[in-house]
Amino acid sequence: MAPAAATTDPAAQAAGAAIDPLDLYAVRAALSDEERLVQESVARLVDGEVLPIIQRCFEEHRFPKELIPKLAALGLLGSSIRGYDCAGLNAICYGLICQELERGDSGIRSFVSVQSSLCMYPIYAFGSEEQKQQYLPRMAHGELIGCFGLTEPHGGSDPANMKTHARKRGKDWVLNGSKMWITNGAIADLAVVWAMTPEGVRGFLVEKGTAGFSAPEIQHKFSLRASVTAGLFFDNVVVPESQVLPGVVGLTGPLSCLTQARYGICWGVIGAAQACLRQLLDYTATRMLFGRPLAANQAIQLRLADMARRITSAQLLALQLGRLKDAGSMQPAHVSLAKWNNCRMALDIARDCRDMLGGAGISAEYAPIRHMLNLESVITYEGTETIHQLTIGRELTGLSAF
Ligand code: TGC
Ligand code: FAD
Repeated sequence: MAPAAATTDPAAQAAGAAIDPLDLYAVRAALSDEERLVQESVARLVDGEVLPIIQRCFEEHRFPKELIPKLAALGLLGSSIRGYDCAGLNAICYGLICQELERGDSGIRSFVSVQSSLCMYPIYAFGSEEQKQQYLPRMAHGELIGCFGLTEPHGGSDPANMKTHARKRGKDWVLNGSKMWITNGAIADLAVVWAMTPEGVRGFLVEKGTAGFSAPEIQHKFSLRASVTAGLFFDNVVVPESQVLPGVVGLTGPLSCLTQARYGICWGVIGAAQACLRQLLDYTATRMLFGRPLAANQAIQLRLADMARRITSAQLLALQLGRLKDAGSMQPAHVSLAKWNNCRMALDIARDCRDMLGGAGISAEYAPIRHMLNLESVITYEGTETIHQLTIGRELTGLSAF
């Protein structure tokens, strides 16, 4: 199966022409012209701007902030939102954006996920018109960076038991508590913070520099090193009523944001797996052992074939998920199944690629170990694998095991 462009020519198909090893079931051919165009433009950005710097960023534990204007110029921030200077693209386009970005690095996709699905989406879905006008255009242009605070130090899987709380004082709210593992936290101008109130969970828009609010960066991560992660601390932070999201009360607010971001992850991790397989195909074709290319061994081909099978299944799952989302019929359980399946697929493939590169696999010069380390976070955040398995179990049985 030599790497070559897909063909639509019947004669060539009948002759068994080579197909794209990263797109065995011709998912690209199922895309609209606009979807293909979006994928190609993000792919160019990743090839030209991300891949040349990402290994160094990962080693230096540095998020490349210089990419933000480039991501914004392509319309990748809040790309699904209509109006407010956003691109208004469909769900498939958003998925393809995530896939291409994560082919570069999960940290870059994380940045876009958080800005788009976890910060701009709740303002768009639950904010007042003033809040939308105030924040969304600047966020689309990358002039204002957001973060999303839900997880707390005592246990992220169970946000219903959050300790961060807000109490009314006159016309204002007073916020106390802390959040942990918050992507973009230390570089964010605006935090969307979920806190318990006497009425239930509510969303608060807390600007950087507000008295009593701090966001120190978490250091020494072995994963997502090209991404900023922080704690958020609230010590009697005064938030005016105008900074509360008026459109939602209850856990359904943050959980519906998670549905948007998890959807993007289902596509994103395919990009990481494709990057690993692409590098492995090149490596095994040229690595000579026992007098022949490594790729000529049956045991190697079995493993390569298994990777292609798993990537193809994940692509078809993501495509159908996107079609359901665009049709307005996607349910949270659909997303849980794909988040579980696709993250597991990508992590297993990255680990297997690392192994098949031998000693070279532990070098930062090869992408699989970086993707593998990143994917340890991706399979944990936005709901751990177990949480998504239990969500499917609850769907099947009608019984909650949480
Ligand atoms: P449960 O009873 O299931 O639900 C409470 C209320 O929420 C509603 N709901 C949803 N609404 C919208 N979208 C969804 N996906 C929803 N899922 C549930 C539900 O209908 C109910 O509404 P109501 O009106 O009846 O009250 O809640 P539970 O306490 O049993 O918990 C369920 C569970 C465990 C699945 C949930 O707590 C969960 O998903 N836990 C995992 C938490 C998580 O994923 N945290 C992620 C933090 S953010 C993050 O990781 C960002 S990483 C970013 C990056 O860098 O890319
Ligand atoms: P815990 O909830 O303590 O879980 C520990 C273990 O117990 C897991 O294996 C889990 O699967 C298992 N477990 C939990 N409940 C059950 C059960 N009922 N039955 C069986 N097993 C169970 N959060 C945000 O709010 N915003 C962000 O931007 C954000 N970014 C992140 C970035 C990174 C790099 C990381 C690593 C995390 C980020 N998170 C963020 C937090 C993330 O969502 C949480 O780490 C995740 O939800 C798990 O929570 P926890 O770490 O507290 O683990």
